[in-house]
Formats: sequence, structure tokens, C-alpha cells
Amino acid sequence: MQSYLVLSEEVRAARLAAKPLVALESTIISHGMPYPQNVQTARELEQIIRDRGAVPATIAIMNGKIHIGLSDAELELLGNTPDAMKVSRRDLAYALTSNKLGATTVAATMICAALAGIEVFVTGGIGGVHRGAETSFDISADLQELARTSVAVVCAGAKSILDIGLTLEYLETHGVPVVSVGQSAFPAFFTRDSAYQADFQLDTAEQQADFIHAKWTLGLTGGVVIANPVPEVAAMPREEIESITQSALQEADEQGIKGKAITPFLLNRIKQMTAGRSLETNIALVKNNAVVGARLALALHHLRK
Ligand code: PSU
Ligand code: MN
Repeated sequence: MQSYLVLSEEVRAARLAAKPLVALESTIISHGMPYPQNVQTARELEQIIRDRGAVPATIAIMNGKIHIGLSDAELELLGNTPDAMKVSRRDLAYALTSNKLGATTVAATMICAALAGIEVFVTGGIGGVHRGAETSFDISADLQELARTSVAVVCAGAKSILDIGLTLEYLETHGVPVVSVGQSAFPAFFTRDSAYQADFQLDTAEQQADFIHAKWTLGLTGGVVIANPVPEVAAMPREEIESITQSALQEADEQGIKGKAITPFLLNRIKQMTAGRSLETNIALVKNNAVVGARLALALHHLRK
């Protein structure tokens, strides 16, 4: 297994010094944001994590290896390669053995983080049960990964392109706790509220770390969703996002967009229809998640000592 992993110099040094690591995904770089804001955001996220005393490890597939931690040039390549492959659990072995440039989804990043012994992972929004899943069967592999792989995923909830109620039901069935930060509501990515509550509210990194430590110590393997709402100043009006989402979903349906292409299509259409404002919201919320993720990694690290 180790022969498939390549650790960046920074990650190797962090390991030797026993510093806490925070994983970052790469699909938000390649498929979630346009160039060059994607690369710039990726760099800023890494710096936010360093400034708080943890070490960032952005994860991607390159030249037949799983890269844990990317150099500046590698980040640039990933952000500026429009046809990078979106790699989820299903795609991982293929991306490695066919030498694809692969951007990892939440599911694949969790797998790679766990292989590298990283317990905390920061992203924007998790995948979930799509609206209309009762006929399309479209349920993101992210949810199954949360059910099985022991990594804490810091996100801003799930986008309302999904059926948030069904997503939470699915997570409950699979025993995945959904924890909110600073409020009881489960956030909906662009907005602080959804019509749903999280399972538990844990505001401090120490509380979150205690909870995660207890879960895993009991042998309750699997992920934890740490749902951190977008900062108030960067949130979007709920009605506006809902009506834009409806139009984007209708377009996707008319154009027959399905499978792994649907999430990137919807994200891009929402960005276009908000004249780029959704991108600013997206950047603000991921940065906010990086702060929470770094604090959590430090608190977990402290507990393990
Ligand atoms: N949701 C977002 N932004 C994203 C994604 C989801 O708000 O960038 C990306 C993540 O990488 C996530 C993936 O893991 O899309 C889910 O894709 P799918 O629905 O095809 O499983
Ligand atoms: Mn899907």
C-alpha cells in the first residue's frame, strides 16, 4: 500500500515532528472553482492551516501515485488542467494504474487521508442524496464513505442541489453523526440554515475532539460530519439560491446530464447565474472550515498525547 503513497516534504517533516495534519480535497480545486481563483484559494487554505499550527495535506492522484501534500507547481497543474479526472472510490485504482491526473472527491480524499493516518479533512460541501434519487438512484459515494472510513469531515453542510432531508436520513441509517458548530441547524452550504437540525451541536474544538475520540475508541468506525455554517456576511439569500438551483436542475434534466457530471454542472451553472457571487461565498466558507479543521486537528492531537 505504501508504494502508492507519496508524501510531500512538508508532510514528511510534519510526521517526523509528530505535528497534526489536515487533509484537503482537490475536486473543489479542479471541478468546483475556476482557474486561477481555485489555485489561489487552495494556497490560502493551506496557509490558514499552517498559521494555526497544523500542517495541510492537499490530496490528488498524479503519475500513478496518491500524493499526500502537493507542491506549489503541483497545485498549479491541478488547478489549470481542465480535464483532470474526478476521482471517487470507484475510480481510484483506475486513475492510479492509467496515470491520470486525478482530483479526489470527499469519498476518495477520506480514503487517502485514512491510508496516510490523517484524521481530519476540510472541504466545502459533502455530496449527498440527489433530488429525485427515488428514480435516478443518484446517491453520492461520499455517504457510504462516511459510513465506513474513520475521518472527521469539516464542511459547510450540504448544498440544496441535494435533497438534504434524505441525505440526513441516509447518514442516520449508517450511523454517521452530524455535528453542527455554533448553531443547532444543519447548514446548507450557501446559507446558514436548512429546514433541518444537526444531530448534535458541539461548539468548541475540544468538545468535537472528545466526541470523535470516544466514538473511535469504542470501535465505532466511520466518519463524522462537522457542519460549520458559512459566515453571516458571506451567506447568500435563501430564496435566490433556491430559485437558481431549481433552474439549474431543470437545465441538467433537459440536457440529460447524469452521474458524476451532475454535481460539477450544477455548481458551474449556479456560479454563472449568480454572476460569480456564489464563488465568493464558496471561498469564504471553505476558509472558515479550514480554521475549524485546524483547531480540531490540534485538539485531537492534544488528546492523543
Ligand atoms: N458539493 C459541493 N462542492 C463540491 C462537491 C460537492 O458543494 O465541490 C464535490 C466534492 O468533491 C464531492 C463531490 O465529494 O463533488 C460529490 O460528487 P458526486 O455527487 O458525483 O458524488
Ligand atoms: Mn452521483
